[in-house]
Formats: sequence, C-alpha cells, structure tokens
Amino acid sequence: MTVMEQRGGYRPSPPPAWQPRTDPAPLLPDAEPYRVLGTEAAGKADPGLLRRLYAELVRGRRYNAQATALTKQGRLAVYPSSTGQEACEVAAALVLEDRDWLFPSYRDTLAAVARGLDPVEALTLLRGDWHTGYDPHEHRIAPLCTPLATQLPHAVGLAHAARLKGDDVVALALVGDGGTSEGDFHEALNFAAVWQAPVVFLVQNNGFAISVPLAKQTAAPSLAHKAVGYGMPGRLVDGNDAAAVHQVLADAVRHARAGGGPTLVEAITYRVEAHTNADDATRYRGDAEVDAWRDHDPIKLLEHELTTRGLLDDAGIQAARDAAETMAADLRERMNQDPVLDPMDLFAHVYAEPTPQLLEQRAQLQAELEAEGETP
Ligand SMILES: Cc1ncc(C[n+]2csc(CCOP(=O)(O)OP(=O)(O)O)c2C)c(N)n1
Repeated sequence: MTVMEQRGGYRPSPPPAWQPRTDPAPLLPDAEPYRVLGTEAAGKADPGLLRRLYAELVRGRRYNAQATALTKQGRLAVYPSSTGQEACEVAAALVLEDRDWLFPSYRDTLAAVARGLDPVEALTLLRGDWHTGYDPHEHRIAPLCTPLATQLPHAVGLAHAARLKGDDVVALALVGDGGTSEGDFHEALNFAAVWQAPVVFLVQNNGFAISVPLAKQTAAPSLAHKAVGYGMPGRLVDGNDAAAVHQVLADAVRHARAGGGPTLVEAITYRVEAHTNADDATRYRGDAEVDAWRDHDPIKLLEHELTTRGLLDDAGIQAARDAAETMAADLRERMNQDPVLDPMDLFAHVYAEPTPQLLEQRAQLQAELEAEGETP
C-alpha cells in the first residue's frame, strides 16, 4: 500500500473541546482609575477613617521633608522620598491587621512608619548603620528591599506558607512601575495566582524608574492589565486619592483573606521629588508636568473634601500640622546623635552558616581594625 493510500482514510478532526480556564472579563481593570474624593462615594466613606488618613498624610509629608533634609546635613546616606505618593504609603499601612505582613521596597519607609515602626529605626538601613534596623517579625514588616521586586516572591512565599498552616494572614507587597519589568514580578504573580495565595500587590506607578518613563517600560494598556495574564483581578486606582486607595486595597485584602486569591492593584501617582537625593530630575522631565501633579496632591485633595463637608476645620488642620512637627523635631534630634557601631556587625546575620569567603573577609577587617588600634 502506498503512503498516499495509507493516509487515504484520514479526515482532519476539530481539536478536543477548549475553553478559557477562567472568564477574563471580571479580571480586567476598569477603563478609568477608581476615585472616591469629589464623587458620591465620598459621602459613604467613614469620616473617622478619612480624618485618620489625613493626619497620617500630613505626618508622612513632614517625615519625607525631614528625612530629605537629613541627607543634606550628612546625617542620612540616601533617602528615596515618597512625597506625592503618601496616599499609597499610608493606605497600604492602615489597611492591614496587626497579624498581616507588609513587604516594602526602599521607597516605602513611610508605609513602615505609618504601620507603627519607630521613625528612626525605619532609617537605620538608609543611614548605612546596620542590616534592616528593626525586627521584621516583631512589626510584621519585611526588610526594605533594594533589589527590585525581590520582595514580591518573599511575600508570596510567606502568604502561601501561612495559608498552608491555617494562619489567617494576608501579605501586602509594594513595588514600583519599573519593578514590574523584573523576572521576580512575573514569578511572584504567577505563583500567587496558581497557589491562590492571600497576597495583594500594590504597584505604585509614579511615572518613572529613575529617568526611565513608563512609556519606555511597558507597552501594556496599563500595568493593572498584566494581572489578567496570570489569572488574577487587576484594579486601577487614583493613587493620590487616599480614600480610593484605601477602599480598593481593603477590598483586595478582604478577598485574599476569604480565600479568593491575589489581586494586582495599580495606583496612578507621581514621584514629585527626584529619585533620591543623588538624582537630578530636571535632566529628564519638565516643571509643567511636576506642577500639574502638585495640584493633584493627596493632602490637598483630602483636605478639600474634609473641609467642604465640615469634617475638618482650621483647628483640626493645625493639630495635624503640630503633631507632624513634634514627630519631625524628635526625628531630627535623635538622628543627630552619633550611634556607637561595631563594623564587625557587617558579617553578623548574613548567613546562618558563614561562607568561607565571608570568614576570610571578616578576619581581614578584624586585622585592619587591630592594626589601626581600633577595638571593635
Ligand atoms: C535588580 C535591580 N536592578 C536595578 C536596580 C537599580 N535601581 C534602583 S531603583 C531603580 C528604579 C526603580 O524604579 P521603580 O520600580 O519604578 O520604583 P521607584 O524608584 O520609582 O519607586 C533601579 C533601576 C536595583 N535596585 N535592583
């Protein structure tokens, strides 16, 4: 029989039935970022929560200004300011229960402080004094992470482990728009969705990764759209509307706690100041763009809503400012004291079992210090 004859009886058949694993429609973000302030939804928001958000925003703005001033005085090595992004920082902290975990990046000192961390301890790493500077387990705040997006798989691992143990814990991880181009972002979101881990990812899209604008970072319709590819909901929110960010995150945390799995939230905000005190932002963006964002300012937006609705008066505004000044004065005073540090601490708590290279470096530093007559 010829080959043609052997094939003679074959009739192409349709593939076995295929259907999408999940309906993508409910996962898609809305076309517009969600807003509360200035809309009807503001009338339904809890006045106590709005006032608390306001007080924390004012304190946070002052913290950013004071920390930046400390870099100029040589008291702080580096400070990535979150001025303009306070609504995201504060909402992320306030939305969590004590038993939950926060996974911050280097820009999120404020979220850690709003969660209750001592303002000075929060700056230990950025001062170059010690590893982390606080006990992550005590505060349920992972170390401020400098390698981009590496905090995301950590958050997923913790959340997944908690779920396996039956602990009622949600992890909230913060990341920048630039961080979404990292492999760790992809791996974390994929694992989180496959495992249905109780984790919330908050992307603070502040327009830039140092000098790289979002348009050069991604061709996606929005960063929230990326969620659909992993099989989790993507949500878009006005990142300068503290009430909206809080509400969207609260929904996502509730969903995760109830076993509904992860959510990716993209908050549209803007980094009003330079990347850090070591960056000159005028080299890659104009004043007009910055000024437009200064008008859509998280504190101004919330203050306007509260005063218009009679929920805040001049005395209330002054009280928030006074509390912020008291915090700043304390921060200044304590940061102006010289800490007593042991250089040998560099090698402590790096690995459970130090590597031979680390032991060699340790011995070398010890010898150098002894030669200079410095007793650690
Ligand atoms: C893995 C890794 N690559 C590069 C860097 C250097 N780096 C530090 S900050 C930064 C930009 C990050 O931008 P984005 O994620 O948007 O966060 P933002 O600083 O705007 O908060 C880069 C590339 C790093 N820290 N880690």
